Amino acid sequence: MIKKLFCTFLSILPSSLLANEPKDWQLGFQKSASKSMSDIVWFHDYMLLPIITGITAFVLFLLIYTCIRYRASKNQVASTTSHNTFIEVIWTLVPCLILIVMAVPSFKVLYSQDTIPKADVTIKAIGYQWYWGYEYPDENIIFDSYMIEDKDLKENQPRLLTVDNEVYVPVNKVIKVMITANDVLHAWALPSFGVKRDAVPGRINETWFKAERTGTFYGQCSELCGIKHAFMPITVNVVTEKEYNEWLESAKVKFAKDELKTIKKIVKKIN
Ligand SMILES: [Cu+2]
Repeated sequence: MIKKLFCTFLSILPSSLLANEPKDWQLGFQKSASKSMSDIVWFHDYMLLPIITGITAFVLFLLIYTCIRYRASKNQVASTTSHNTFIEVIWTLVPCLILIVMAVPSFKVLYSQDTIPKADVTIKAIGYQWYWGYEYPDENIIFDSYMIEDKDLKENQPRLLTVDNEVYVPVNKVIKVMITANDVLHAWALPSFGVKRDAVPGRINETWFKAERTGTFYGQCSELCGIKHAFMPITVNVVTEKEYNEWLESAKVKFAKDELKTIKKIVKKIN
């Protein structure tokens, strides 16, 4: 039985690690698609996890050692020691050192996420109860992105993650995302890009990512925002420059801003 479970676990593991979306029984992060996420994964796998494992093993060892060594039958006269300067210095200093060792790479990752390089494409994501709205301010594109209901899903479309209008971005370009909300707090999160920012009404938060490979990437609203919080997914298609330009052409027609339409109407009237 245990062997069977272990085999199932192993067979699930590689597929979940390669996915751009969450998988059943997933362990660990989704496969990274940006430098930012690769840094986060490195920090977790090679820094946090070893430290956590070390501390847990050490504390467990101390507990077991104390239970055996100082059990009532072997240690009938209890020690009255209450202070030991050397030990107190050690157990203050060692945790401080561990925190400093952890803080350095952590701040480095945070800083790189916060410093937005010159953007090639800017997107505005607006959280609504309960869907996302997107704007491409430089392209005069505006559209809403609703989740596809279970009954309307096509083959290979993941449940609760597929939307009607996806975001398109070019690969290997700096994408700046401006995030805000219209009603309550939401959060725009895309695990493969290492992006998660709160969408706050009346305030614009900024973040960025540079997708390193093409594909469809899925994320979800990550701030409890009401009854349909689980039903406002985020779908980003990372495509080649050429495909992106083709999409832009069609999107400019399909999702042209209403203001633009009115301006055109006025211009027509004047002419
Ligand atoms: Cu939300």
